[in-house]
Amino acid sequence: MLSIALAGKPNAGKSTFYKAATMADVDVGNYPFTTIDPNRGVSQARTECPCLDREERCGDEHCHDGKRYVPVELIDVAGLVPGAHEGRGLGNQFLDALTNADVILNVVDASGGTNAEGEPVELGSYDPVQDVDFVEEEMDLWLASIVERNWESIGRKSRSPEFDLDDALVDMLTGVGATEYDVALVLRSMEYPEDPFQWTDEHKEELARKIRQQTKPIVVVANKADVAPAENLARLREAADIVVPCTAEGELALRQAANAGLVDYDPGDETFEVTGDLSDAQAKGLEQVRGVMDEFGGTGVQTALNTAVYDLLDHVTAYPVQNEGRWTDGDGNVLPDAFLLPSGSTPKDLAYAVHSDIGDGYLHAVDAKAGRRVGEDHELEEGDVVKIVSTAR
Ligand SMILES: Nc1nc2c(ncn2[C@@H]2O[C@H](COP(=O)(O)OP(=O)(O)O)[C@@H](O)[C@H]2O)c(=O)[nH]1
Ligand SMILES: [Mg+2]
Repeated sequence: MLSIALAGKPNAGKSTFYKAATMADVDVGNYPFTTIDPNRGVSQARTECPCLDREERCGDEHCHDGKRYVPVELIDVAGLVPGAHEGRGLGNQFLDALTNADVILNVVDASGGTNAEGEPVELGSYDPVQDVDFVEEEMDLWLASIVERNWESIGRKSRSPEFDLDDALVDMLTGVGATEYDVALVLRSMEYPEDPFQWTDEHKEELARKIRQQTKPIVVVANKADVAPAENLARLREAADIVVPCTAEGELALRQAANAGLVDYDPGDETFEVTGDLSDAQAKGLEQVRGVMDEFGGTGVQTALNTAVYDLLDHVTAYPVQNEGRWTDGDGNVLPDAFLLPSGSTPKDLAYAVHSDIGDGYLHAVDAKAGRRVGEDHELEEGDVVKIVSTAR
């Protein structure tokens, strides 16, 4: 499963975001594995279900009237403070938790109401742009320290006649979640000496920074948008490539109200409808949330998750089925599974995602939307429904 980590200083709203994003709506929920541990849970990317092309909605538990929710892992890690890479705060614990993350949501307090350490200050008095920079810096320095720690051993190995620097770097960096491809790509963009003893600190820092950029892309979540000065949002947008205004607290209130049957709201909707009896206080609170949603096209929680999965990681959703006419599995369930795969993936990659035996026994695949066989190099597109023919069952 794709893994998304929430990073940021204390009090930025990470836990609120986490709580909201992992709280499955009763209509959508029923995950057998809602919480793996208190800080590691299941959230969802939202997409359009292929059943929208058919007369009837599929009725899958992850599909709500054509809004399809695809599970992703979400990790809420301890707050990060400047100096974390040297072990300040819960620094190393935090950074090690990022090793397996595919993408980072950097939750920033856009209201400017908390300082660098996350302590409350007068609203608007702290510049949130600093929080964009420091999270990147801490991650870069953390990776640089890992490179430094391993350098001696790489130096020792370099005396062996079989030594290959690129291979040694692959070995080291796959340990922090990089793939061979990531390392190759980064090394191609660098100029560096073959002899590890000739590497300067600048070489190592460049390697660390580029590996981080390649393996841990970041979405800046401008949280507390409900109370953030417009100027802060504008400045954040200038400082970072991808910024999603957000109210985690608003999303949490909405999901709780939806679970209580008070509002009609699916995560990622642009607005909501009141369906129950609200107290005056509830009505006032939710109308404030509506104001923020009107301004930003929703609360931003689902947008942040979707931006990470579909834009930054550039994934597509594919639906394996056994019956290409009915789009069902062996038990007659319609569109029972959805897989997120990197764009450019083929039906064979999907087969492997389903099960390694299915992948090993792969014969061919049928595009169930078009009703025809597809070739080896067919690239899956968002919403593809695929029957895999394999010698394995
Ligand atoms: N105004 C506002 N406050 C928020 C929002 N999200 C979180 N908070 C508040 O910010 C404080 C810190 O939130 P928390 O989730 O514990 O932050 P964490 O330390 O990053 O996990 C709490 O008082 C939250 O209620 C939001 O969207 N708007
Ligand atoms: Mg927290």
